[in-house]
Amino acid sequence: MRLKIAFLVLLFILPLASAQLRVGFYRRSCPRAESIVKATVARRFRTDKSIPAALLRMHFHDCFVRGCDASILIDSTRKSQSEKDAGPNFSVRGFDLIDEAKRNVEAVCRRTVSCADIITLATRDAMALAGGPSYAVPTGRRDGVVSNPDEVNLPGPSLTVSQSFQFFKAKNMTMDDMATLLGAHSVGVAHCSFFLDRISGPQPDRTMDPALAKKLSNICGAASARNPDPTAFLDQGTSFTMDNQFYKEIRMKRGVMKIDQELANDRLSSGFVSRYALNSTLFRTRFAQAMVKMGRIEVLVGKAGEIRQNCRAFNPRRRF
Ligand code: HEM
Ligand SMILES: *[C@@H]1O[C@H](CO)[C@@H](O)[C@H](O)[C@H]1NC(C)=O
Ligand SMILES: *[C@@H]1O[C@H](CO)[C@@H](O)[C@H](O)[C@H]1NC(C)=O
Ligand SMILES: CC(=O)N[C@H]1CO[C@H](CO)[C@@H](O)[C@@H]1O
Repeated sequence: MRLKIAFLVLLFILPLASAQLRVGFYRRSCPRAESIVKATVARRFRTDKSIPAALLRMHFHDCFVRGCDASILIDSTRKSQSEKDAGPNFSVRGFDLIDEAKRNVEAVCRRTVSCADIITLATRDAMALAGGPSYAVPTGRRDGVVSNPDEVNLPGPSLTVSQSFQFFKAKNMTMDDMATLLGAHSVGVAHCSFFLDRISGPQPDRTMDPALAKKLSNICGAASARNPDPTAFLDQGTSFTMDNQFYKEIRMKRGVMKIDQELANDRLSSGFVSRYALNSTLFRTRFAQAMVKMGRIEVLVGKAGEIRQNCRAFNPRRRF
């Protein structure tokens, strides 16, 4: 009798539980999913150390527009434009790596693993390769069926801390979450067009170390017809390593973009910055937590959305 009740309870709870993100969502349906994604990322990383930065930014842009639903991957068609065609998408990279991981996963489990989960897993794996924390990440996201450039509303690099925070608050993220996630600028690059205003013009930006300003002027001054918008590392210390060096740099006035420097200077966030600069363990722990939290923003689960066959296109509508 008790067994029967337990069975009945399970019967009702299981479908509910499966309609939520959970660690190891594909354990039964596609046991090799996580290891295949991981191997694909590792193979690419051997020849391209910039992959962690590319994926981090892609994951952020995906989650902050319509939730983490892979809407950022949709290619525009002649009939309709997608998120990729919005201004702030500018220079998001790594789409071909997601395609490759998806192909490898599809080869063993057809239409089982979502593109949204592939972005999430690949980002997690790339983080660890770049020296960042490795963490268990819940899966079970479904892919969205909408991608609209008019919905792309992301913070720009010249906003103040409190202006940027409005974007995070709208997603239920705290100031600590924002200060932690901006630690992603510990890897990767920015194009000169995003910080040129700080180093050119009549008034030099006094919040920037003059030696850094000079270095950046040299980089951006080398613009040419072939390379009209050069790039500079966001973290001048350890440019390819996911660590707390970024926080040390911005405390020494060595933030490249205005938002990065503001993070260290603004009273609203400077406490987090000094704590992370001084305690690498704290940063690693909090970064992993904040990434998991970001990965939960407005996700589609259960029967919502779909599992895309090709990450760049919605599934063809089934006709009956
Ligand atoms: C206030 C919030 C943020 C602003 C204003 C911002 C802005 C920017 C801008 C303008 C760039 C330069 C892009 C380029 O020139 O190609 C950039 C790069 C980058 N951002 Fe952010 N970002 C923010 C938050 C985040 C978050 C939350 C993450 C991830 C968790 C992130 C990850 C990255 C990475 C990794 C790069 C380097 C990309 C590469 O090397 O391709 N950013 N960000
Ligand atoms: C934020 O939390 C509120 C209250 O729990 C909820 O109604 C809202 O949908 C959440 N927003 C996002 C973007 O998760
Ligand atoms: C650094 O942060 C960790 C993790 O939160 C904590 O256990 C430790 O006590 C902190 N160390 C110092 C020196 O504050
Ligand atoms: C990666 C990508 O597709 N970027 C596009 C972003 O949007 C601009 C137009 O605003 C396109 O020119 C880019 O190709």
